[in-house]
Amino acid sequence: MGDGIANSGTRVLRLLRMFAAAVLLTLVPGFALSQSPRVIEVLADHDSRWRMAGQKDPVITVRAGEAVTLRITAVKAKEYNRNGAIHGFTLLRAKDRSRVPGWDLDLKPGVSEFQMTAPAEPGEYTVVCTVICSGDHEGMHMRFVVLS
Ligand SMILES: [Cu+2]
Repeated sequence: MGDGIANSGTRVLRLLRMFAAAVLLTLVPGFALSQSPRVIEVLADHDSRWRMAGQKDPVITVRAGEAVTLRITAVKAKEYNRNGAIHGFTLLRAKDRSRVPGWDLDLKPGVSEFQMTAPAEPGEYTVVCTVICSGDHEGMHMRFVVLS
């Protein structure tokens, strides 16, 4: 009788342990997924314009220090650089137009992905194209906002 209760207790423990393992196996991949960087899709277009789906006047918004994947599709305008870059993606601080280290990307034709870390300092930034891609090159810029 006493043995019977002890055995059923062990059985319950074993079931609990299996249940806990099943829950962990279910949660861990979801946790890993939620940790992967947010993807920001940008088009560097043939008419020397930055474009983002669903935005008339595109703005990139990130959190300070956020890890993001920049997925940029580049389409050739008129001119390109000797190194094959057809556009460039360079981040400037809006207040003094100084460059943000590590944010100076050469864009080759097609889709490129860049693993980036957002600036630590919240505020207004500007993305400019650093390749003289056409006569409208000077107009190829967009807002970039870093939230605290
Ligand atoms: Cu350009």
